[in-house]
Amino acid sequence: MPRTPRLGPAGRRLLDRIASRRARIGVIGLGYVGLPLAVEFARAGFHVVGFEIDAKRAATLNRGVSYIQDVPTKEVRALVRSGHLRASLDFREIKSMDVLDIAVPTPLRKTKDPDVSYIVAAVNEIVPRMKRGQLVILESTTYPGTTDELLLPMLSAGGYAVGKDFFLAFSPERVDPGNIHYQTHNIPKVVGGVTPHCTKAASLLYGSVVDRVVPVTSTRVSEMVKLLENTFRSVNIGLVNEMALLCDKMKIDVWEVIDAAATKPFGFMPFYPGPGLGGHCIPIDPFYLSWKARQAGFEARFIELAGVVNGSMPHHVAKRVGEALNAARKPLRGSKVLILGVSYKADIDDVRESPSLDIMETLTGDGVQIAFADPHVASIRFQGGTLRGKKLTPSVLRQADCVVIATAHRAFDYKMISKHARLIVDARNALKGRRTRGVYKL
Ligand code: SAJ
Repeated sequence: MPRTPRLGPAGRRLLDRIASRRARIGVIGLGYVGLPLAVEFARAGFHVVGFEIDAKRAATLNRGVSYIQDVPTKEVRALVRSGHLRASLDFREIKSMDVLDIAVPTPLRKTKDPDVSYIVAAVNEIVPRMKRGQLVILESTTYPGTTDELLLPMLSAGGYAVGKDFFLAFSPERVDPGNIHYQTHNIPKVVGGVTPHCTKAASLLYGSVVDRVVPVTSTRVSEMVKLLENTFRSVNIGLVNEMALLCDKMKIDVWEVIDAAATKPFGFMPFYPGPGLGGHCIPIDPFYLSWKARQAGFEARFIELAGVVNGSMPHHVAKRVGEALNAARKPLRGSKVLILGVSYKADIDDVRESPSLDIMETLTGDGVQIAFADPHVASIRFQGGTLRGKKLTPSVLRQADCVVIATAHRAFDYKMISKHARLIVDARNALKGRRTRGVYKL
């Protein structure tokens, strides 16, 4: 086992500045991952600069206002006022940072290949402004090998040696939007560096803001941890969606089956059928892994199959609406359908990749007059225009020929929905134990 070389002066200075909270931290990308992280570092006493390309977002933050639902404005205001947190559009400030934490989007291209262009753009801002002793950490979810194969060569190009002149690690984000129990500070943080000193520096940094750091032996392990976590969810959601389709054929109530199976005190974890897979992570991250697997000549069949099953659910819900209207002797074309919940999951305002939008597109294509109501979303971009949500009232419910419960927000009045909706397609079993007449489940 090769001996770890001694930590040089640049490394010792970095560790000292982190330990004393004098380290200046730059967070590149102030989205649903970057902003909570920046707030945690600032709350721990570091001076944090959030680097943004969105001037509106930067200005909002610098006014002391949060634009991320899980980050309270009062917290942002206090940290901005104390000078511990500010946003900047000027990437030249990178040269005065000790730590750079990259939390930019990693979407899929239309071809379902990874799009790491945001990561490359962030690293291109760092490279010309690097100074000895900086720690660079990538948090964006990506394929195993990104840190070693993409970032390391770019950051080493100027002659700096990793683990001596600069430090490089990967640490997956584990934000669960809307989760009131688990926030950044109490979610264990996995950290994997290019060298042991890199792991040590990143672990010391995160150790100052999270309750538990989980160091692993490489950046690849760290990258793969995140993809296993999210592929686990995607595949299990795909399994339970297939069970829903199967139980429908066999006239078995899949929701009752899952609730009873969930009484098993070990070896089982309930997942629930739904209208499809939304969000900017679970529908996307597993395809980062299957893409990389293909490069290694391996076909990750579970991932692909889960994608097919989960991707078919919005169409299944639209079909259900047709069946419900048909039973009431109403054609789809010209019928009024009200979608309840357009965000991708309950009690949040994020509509990215939301299956509700797929359901609305499919039904509109069938000639349905579509409308929606969502207490967290006022309007959406739809069919090239803006569609404003309706206020949910008894008359709005009665005007609809069919109501679809697509996202089971806690804020919905299910008693009122049961009472006034003529027909209901309940894609979330939200009416469990209430009305059954005129209610169609998945
Ligand atoms: N869904 C189901 N059935 C289920 C669970 C979820 O249909 O049993 C659907 C949801 O409605 C949603 C999608 O799947 O459309 C994703 O749900 P999610 O609960 O995974 O929500 P995300 O994507 O906001 O959060 C996830 C994290 N969630 C949890 O750990 C519970 C986690 O997987 C990741 O840390 C995070 O995304 C991320 O950023 O990667």
